[in-house]
Amino acid sequence: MTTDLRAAALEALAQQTIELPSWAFGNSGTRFKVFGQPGVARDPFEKLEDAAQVHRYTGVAPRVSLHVPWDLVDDFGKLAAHAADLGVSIGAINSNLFQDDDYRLGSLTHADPDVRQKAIDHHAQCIDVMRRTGSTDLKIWLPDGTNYPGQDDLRARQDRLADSLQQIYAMLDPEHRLLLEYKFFEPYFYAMDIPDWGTSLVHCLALGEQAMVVLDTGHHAPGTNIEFIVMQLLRAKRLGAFDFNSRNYADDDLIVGSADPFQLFRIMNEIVGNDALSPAAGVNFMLDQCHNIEPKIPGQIRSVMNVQEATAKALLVDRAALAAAQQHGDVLGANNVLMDAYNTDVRPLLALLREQQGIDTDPYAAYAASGYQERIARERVGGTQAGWGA
Ligand code: LRH
Ligand code: MN
Repeated sequence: MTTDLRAAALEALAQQTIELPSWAFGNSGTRFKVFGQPGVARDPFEKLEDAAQVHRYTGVAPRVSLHVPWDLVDDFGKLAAHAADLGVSIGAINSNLFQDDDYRLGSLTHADPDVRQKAIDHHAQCIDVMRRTGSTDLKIWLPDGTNYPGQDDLRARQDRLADSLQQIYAMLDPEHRLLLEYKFFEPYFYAMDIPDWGTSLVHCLALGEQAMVVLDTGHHAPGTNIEFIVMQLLRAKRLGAFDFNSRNYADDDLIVGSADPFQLFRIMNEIVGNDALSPAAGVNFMLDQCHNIEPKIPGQIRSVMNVQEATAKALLVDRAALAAAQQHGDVLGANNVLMDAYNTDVRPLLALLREQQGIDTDPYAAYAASGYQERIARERVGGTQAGWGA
């Protein structure tokens, strides 16, 4: 690891930011059980306070994405001011089309124009929240789909979807982006209407320059080479954001890098190799996770550290040696260059980064020693804990 590579890595890591999901600070679970935990946030203000702890100890998590209506408040200006007081800002605004009876057979794809209009109007509300909070990213995960062949006309649903998205796109301000997220199954089990990156890309290209694809690392069929998709979306200049998490089986929403740290490294290797890490490249690195059984704030701190570690390893790839080996068809030589970086212990480098940032070299231990977890467990009594199905 040359000193130049180290210096360049430190510089790039100092600019990296990771966006936290407000819903990670609420309770979550499965269809079997949503577990409560002592001190869990009870409203968006407390979620921001918890997220600010993650930024305080990691130094690289200055934004929090919100979910509407889960994070609805009377005064979004007040919420944005609260965020600013805490040293964070509001990131992407996520719409919610997956908890309304009217959307049983679809929302933006529904055969009934009134149902589609309701779903479009929901996005007008989300865009209004963006204007009130200074957010510039509207994130749409389309939960629409069908369960049985023949249940509906797949082509007709796509045409209705395209029209609905066009109407939402037309409401955006010039500085706004529409981030379109795909998912290969769930909550429908025959055909999702945006099941893969290609379908999301087709719709984004039809909409315009402000429409970008969101890649959620838990939304692919087992065995999918996700870093290839990353490369292709970067080639198309349409990778707008990641929803980072990890999975063993389905959309498990586990801590990013916990199930497959090598996959996260390979993804970040494509990001670094395609010059897409810097903020100017416009890729929003977001987490989308649920801490069903583990404490939320430490879970988010560990997640941010995992992304930093994968990024640091990718930044330590000797790109010149890699290109030379690839040019010469040196199969194992090229793979060795990558594995050398992956097998490098980057924790000392990240400790140095944190010293330079003026924060504790071990964010996880520093938070544990802060007493914040015990304080919120003591103080947050009464009221209703936030979360899925709350
Ligand atoms: C859907 C999804 C989407 C969010 C939700 C919380 O599975 O990934 O990004 O709206 O999780
Ligand atoms: Mn997601």
